[in-house]
Amino acid sequence: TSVVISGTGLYQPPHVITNEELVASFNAYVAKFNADHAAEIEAGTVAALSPSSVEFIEKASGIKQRYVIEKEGILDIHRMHPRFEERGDDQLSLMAEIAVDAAKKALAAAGKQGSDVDAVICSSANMQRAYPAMAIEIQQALGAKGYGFDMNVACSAATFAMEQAINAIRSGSAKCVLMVNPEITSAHQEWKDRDCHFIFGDVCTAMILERADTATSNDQWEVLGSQLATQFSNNIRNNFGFMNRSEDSDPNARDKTFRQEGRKVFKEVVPVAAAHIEGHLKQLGFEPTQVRRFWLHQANSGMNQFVIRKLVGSDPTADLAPLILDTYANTASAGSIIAFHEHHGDLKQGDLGVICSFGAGYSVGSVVVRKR
Ligand code: CO8
Repeated sequence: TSVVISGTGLYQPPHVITNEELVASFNAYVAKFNADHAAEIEAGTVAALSPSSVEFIEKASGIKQRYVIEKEGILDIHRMHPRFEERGDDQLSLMAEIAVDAAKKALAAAGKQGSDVDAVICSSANMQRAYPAMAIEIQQALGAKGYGFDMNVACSAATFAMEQAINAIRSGSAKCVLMVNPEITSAHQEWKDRDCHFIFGDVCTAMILERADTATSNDQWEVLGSQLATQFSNNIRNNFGFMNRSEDSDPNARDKTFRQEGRKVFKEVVPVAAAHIEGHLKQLGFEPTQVRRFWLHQANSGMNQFVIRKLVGSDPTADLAPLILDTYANTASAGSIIAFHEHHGDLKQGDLGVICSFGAGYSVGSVVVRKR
């Protein structure tokens, strides 16, 4: 069974935080912390915090701003995380709400109704709750049929979910799958840590994958293959979870939000990602130089430069490997899907492309597609 991507959709949060705004708030927090702890800092029992800088952020990452669902709580130096209102059990949850928004846009692009969907995969770096599955709430809100389930492979959640969608269609368990990635990274990002406070942004991406023989969209991408790989690493880690209460651990301890060894991740993941893409293309009978466009994971512009250089031997152009992280920052699993969503309209029939994610796990997922 031939499988196609027949539509994508994007939910963009209402608020932007520029690097300037972020750094101003962070540095005010640092000044207050150091003043409040002046005696302990003097005595050497507490380490003074160092300020952040716009120049560092742009040079080290390529990020210029990020979208967030709620802004005031993040920039409030007495809080430094978003302020969300708890919703009742009978209300649509926030993750489902942004997923439904992106899903409706993907359905419209694919020329489908909610009732055409017979499987929903909600895949992202964190779920709002344990159960019922977000996917089942989204399924109901859209009037979709069949089944839904959640999955999480952090940064690679979308590409890994694409493979599950592709396999579901090939095996006959579904005909038309909605794959959706609500990433509310602002709620599990550590805004008080200058090493990572600039990294993430909120967004939601959605994609319709279906049997080629049912697709009516005038913008279709045939899936030629998908390939997944993982290799355990503690270099990106978040220990938040349902065991915390029983372990009597501090819910506000540093290990309960995102943390990473950014340098190590950079060094270790680049060669793995490049080799993965090259191997996958080879298996399908292609060379990297035959690829018209790479929609890569959006964590760091330098990282993508290295990956492309390893693959094709020259520096990437915006045409070969478009970047969206300057405007969206790292959106965990959604990054490569945003890149695909925003940068595929100019490609021609027969053009080859690779959607590839890499990150926490470590995990790498690639999907090779061809414009129909
Ligand atoms: N301002 C000024 N100086 C700073 C700042 C700052 N904000 N932050 C660090 N510095 C300092 C450091 O302290 C260090 O100082 P010194 O040399 O004196 O020790 C110096 O600047 C250099 O620091 P680094 O070595 O850390 O800087 P890098 O050049 O390595 O850049 C990056 C840091 C940008 C983090 C970079 O290493 C990077 O991007 N690495 C790749 C990371 C990556 O791809 N991670 C995957 C992300 S995980 C993911 O995508 C999904 C996970 C799940 C989602 C979670 C959502 C919340």
